[in-house]
Order: sequence, then structure tokens, then C-alpha cells
Amino acid sequence: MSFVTRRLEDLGSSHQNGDQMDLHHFDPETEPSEISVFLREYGYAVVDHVASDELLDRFAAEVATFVDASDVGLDPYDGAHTRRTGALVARCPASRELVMHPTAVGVAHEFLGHASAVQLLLTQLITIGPGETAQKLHRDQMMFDLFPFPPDYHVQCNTMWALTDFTIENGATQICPGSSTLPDDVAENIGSVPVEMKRGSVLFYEGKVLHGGGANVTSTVRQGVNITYGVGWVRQEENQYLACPPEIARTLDDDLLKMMGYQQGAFSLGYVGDQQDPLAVLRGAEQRASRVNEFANDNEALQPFIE
Ligand SMILES: O=C(O)CCC(=O)C(=O)O
Repeated sequence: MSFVTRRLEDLGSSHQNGDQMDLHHFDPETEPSEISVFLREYGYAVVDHVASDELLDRFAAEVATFVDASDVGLDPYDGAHTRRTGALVARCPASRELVMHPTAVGVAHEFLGHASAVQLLLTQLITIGPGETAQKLHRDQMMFDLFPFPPDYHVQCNTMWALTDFTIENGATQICPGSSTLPDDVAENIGSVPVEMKRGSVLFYEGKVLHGGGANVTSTVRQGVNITYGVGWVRQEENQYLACPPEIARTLDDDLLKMMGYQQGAFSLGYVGDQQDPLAVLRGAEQRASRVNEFANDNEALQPFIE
């Protein structure tokens, strides 16, 4: 029996019984490779207790005034009671530790290992307020102009860090496990499951899985730090070069800058001017960008182009 058929039968029977499907949770010591395998099969993975209270308290203090100044959404998709606060790398130094957290970066590299480079696509604190209704379920990869990526080509690897506890009542992300390869009409009918998790836990989900923010029927907010990663050759959802101005970018370390896009996205993508390396240019140095022959060392498919 195929995975999809098995999944549909599981989901069908659990819904008929009125039961809610249990989501699998990993412990924080789990190897990124194991999390990535699960993510590939089910479209999501939850890892408990990854970020410390100390880090999240620092982040919450740094972001608070920006949240107050963020507008609620203008349409049902963004949410009339939901505030989205971006540019986190520039505004909140603590967010840099989340962006570069070894668990997140490890899973992103495992999951997107088919690409020459992995880059940051988005940083956004999503604050779902009381009275918010459920967001329409969607697949994030649709943002790439609805390009029909092949079923086995993953373009992104997303994280949602719980800054508050995520509960069914306060708007926990809703996910349809196993929906990634199903046609929309079938996937929409299998139902979604709320990703309940404690503050400091992180939900991984990929670009093909149906998901959406939940309804908040409590009197308090649900806050999730959405940090997404993608293959190096696509346009970033949040423009990192402008969201983080060069004077702040120059104070950041190389690994974070490379993740933000100050690297080549593939063998001829992202150079500056006369084929200069973007990180070197930011630092005021001169260095030729890598050419196809250097990328060919790691990619056999490029060999014919250098022979
Ligand atoms: O806030 C959430 O739980 C999910 C949000 C989401 O999927 C989106 O805004 O695209």
C-alpha cells in the first residue's frame, strides 16, 4: 500500500471516529538527518524544547515595540487580528541566534542538500490576536509564482518557533500531515491537525504541505517566529539586503551574512559588478566570485561544462 493511500486511510478512520491524529514530537537531541527524513515523508516535524527561555525572553524584549507598531493584516489571508513583524535580523539581535540555530540550520541543509546553497527567505514574528479566524490552508511554495515544482523537488524548509505555547485554542498552526503530494481537492478533505507545542519548541514544515494559522478563541496572543530557508537560486520572500541595511549587515558574522544571501546562490548567481564575491564587496574587499569549475567540484552534473 502506498504511503499516500495508507495516510488517507489513517486520516479517514481517525476523523470518522472523531479522534484527533497525534503528531510526532522529537526530542532536542535528535540528529538533523533524522528530522529531515521525517519532514520529507510527512511534510512536518516538531522538535520540543530547542530554544531556551533566556534566548526567547531576550528576543521578546527586543521585538515588543516593533510588534506594537506593526499593522494587522489587510485581508483574510494575512488576518485582521494578526500582526506580522519582519526585519528581525536588523531589529532583534536575539533573532540571529534563532536564524543560525544548529538544529534549524542542520535540518535546512539536510533537507535542501540538493541545492548548491541554502539561504534565508524570511524572518517574521506572527502574532495572532484574540478573535482571529483560521487562515485558509495553503502551500507556501505557491509564492514562487505558482511554479509547478516536481513532487520530489523541495524549494524551502520552514521553521515556526513557539514564542508562546501553541494550543488548539490560541491559534496553533494547523497542518495536514502527508498532504504534500496529494492533489488540492483530496488534501483539503483530509482535515488539519493543530500543532500544539510548548514555548521554545520548533515546528519544521516544507513548502508543499497544506497548513495555515489557527483561530484564536482566547483572550491572549499566540506568537510564532517564522524563519524560513530556501534553495539559493530563488528570490527571497523578505528582501534581506534592504530589511537589514549595510551598516548593520557589516557588523554581522560571515556565516549569518552568507545565510542572508551574501554568497553565490549557484555557480553564476549573485555576484556583484565585475564578477566579485558579494560578501567581499560588503566588507570592502576584492575577491573574484567562484566560477563554474569551482562549483563542479561538488556537482558532477557541471563536469561537462568545464571539460
Ligand atoms: O501563523 C501560523 O501558524 C502560520 C502562518 C502561515 O502559514 C502564513 O502566514 O503563511
